[in-house]
Amino acid sequence: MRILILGGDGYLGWPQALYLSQKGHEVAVFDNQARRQFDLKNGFDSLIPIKSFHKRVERWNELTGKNITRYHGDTTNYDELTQAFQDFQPESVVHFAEQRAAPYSMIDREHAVFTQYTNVIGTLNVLYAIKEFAPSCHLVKLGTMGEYGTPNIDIEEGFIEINHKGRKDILPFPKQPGSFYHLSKVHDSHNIMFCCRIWGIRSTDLNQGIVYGAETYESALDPDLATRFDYDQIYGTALNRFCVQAATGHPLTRYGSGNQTRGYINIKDTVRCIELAIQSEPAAGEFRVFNQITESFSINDIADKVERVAATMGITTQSDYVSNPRVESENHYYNAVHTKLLDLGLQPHLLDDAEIERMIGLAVEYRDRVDPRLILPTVNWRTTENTVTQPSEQRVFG
Ligand code: USQ
Repeated sequence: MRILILGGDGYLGWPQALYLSQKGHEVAVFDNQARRQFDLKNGFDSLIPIKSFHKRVERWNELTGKNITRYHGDTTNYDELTQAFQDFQPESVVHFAEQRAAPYSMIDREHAVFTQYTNVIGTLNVLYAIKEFAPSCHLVKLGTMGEYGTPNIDIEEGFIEINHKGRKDILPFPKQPGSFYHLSKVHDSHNIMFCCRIWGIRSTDLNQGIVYGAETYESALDPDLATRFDYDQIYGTALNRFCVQAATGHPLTRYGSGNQTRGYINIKDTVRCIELAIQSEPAAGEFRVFNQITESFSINDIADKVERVAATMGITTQSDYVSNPRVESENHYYNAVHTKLLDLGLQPHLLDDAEIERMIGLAVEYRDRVDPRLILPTVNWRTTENTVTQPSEQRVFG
C-alpha cells in the first residue's frame, strides 16, 4: 500500500515510517521540521543523538534497499501538502504532523494560537486534500486519550449509548480536555467526523495515551536511524522523564499528589496499532475511534517502578512532590475501555522491569547530553506569563 506519513520526522512518525517500510509498504514522509526548529531556537535537544531528516532517510534506503520518499512541507501550507498528495497518490495517510505538547500550548497566547492553528488548520487542509486528490484514501489520525479528560464514569471507545428522557442514541463520548493542545485534538475529531459524514471520507481517530520507550526494532538497527527522545519539561512525557531523572540523580518530578492516572503504551505497540488500523480499513463515510493504550498507571505507580528498577541497577533515587503546574484532577476515577485494537490482533508489550532498565540504561549512556536546567517545569496553567526555560537561562538565538 502507498502510505503517506505526515510528521514523518518526529518521535513517533519516524519509527512508524521504518516499520511500515520494513513491512513492504511504499512509504513517504512529509515534515516541516518544526520540532527541530524549536530545539535550535531554545537550546533543547534529544537525549539520543539523531541524524538530519535527509540523512536518516538516505541511511534507511541504503541499509535496506527500500525507498522511503521524503517531502519537506507544512500541513498548513495547502500547496505543499497537495503537491505531496498529487505526487505520491496515497492510499492511507497517517497524520502525526501536529504540535503535540500540552505544556507548549499553555506557555502563552502565541503558543496556544500556534498549537491550534497548526493542528486544526493542518488537519482541515488534510481533509480537503483527501477530498480533492485522494477521495478513497483512509485517514489514520493521531488523537489523544486526553480528549476525554478524567470523567467519573468508564471512558468508552469514542462513543457512548445514552438514554435520555425515554429516548436513546449512540453519541460521541463527552470531551473534557485539559490543555489547548488537547482541545485542538477535540476540534480535529469534530472536523474529521463531519467530513466523513458529508464527503464519505473514511477515517480512524486513534486516541493514544502516553507513549514511552526509546526505540523500535527498526530504529535500533543502526545508530543513524535512532528516533528522538525528549526528557525536558515541555516535550518529555512522564515515564521517559523519570528514567532520565533517575539516571542523572535528579529527584523524580511527581506533580501534585502523583495520583493522576493515565493510559500508557509502548512505542513498539504504537507502530503496530497503526498498521492494524491501516489493514482494517473503515467503510466510506465511516468515522472509527480506537483507544490506543495498553494499560493504566498513576504517576506514583510509574515513579515507584522507576525507583525500584534503578535501585536494582545500583542507582539511588529520590522523589520530589513538585507543586502541580497543571490544572488537573489528582484524585479521580479512571477506567478506559481499550479492546478494539486487541480485537484486531494487538499483542501488547506491557511495561516490565526490563523495559525500564533499558530506558534507564540508555539515559546513563547519554547522561552527558542531559541539561538539568530543562527538567523542572516552567509552564504553569494558571498564568499567561510563562517561559520556555527558567528566565535566567533563556538561550534564544536571533
Ligand atoms: N507529570 C508528572 N511529572 C512530570 C511530567 C508529567 O507528574 O514530570 C504528570 C502530569 O501532571 C500529567 C501526567 O503526568 O498528569 C501526564 O503528563 P505527560 O507530560 O506525560 O503527558 P501529557 O501532557 O498528557 O501529553 C502526552 C503527549 C501528548 C499525548 C498525551 C496522551 O505529550 O502528545 O497526546 O500524552 S494523554 O496523556 O493520554 O492525553
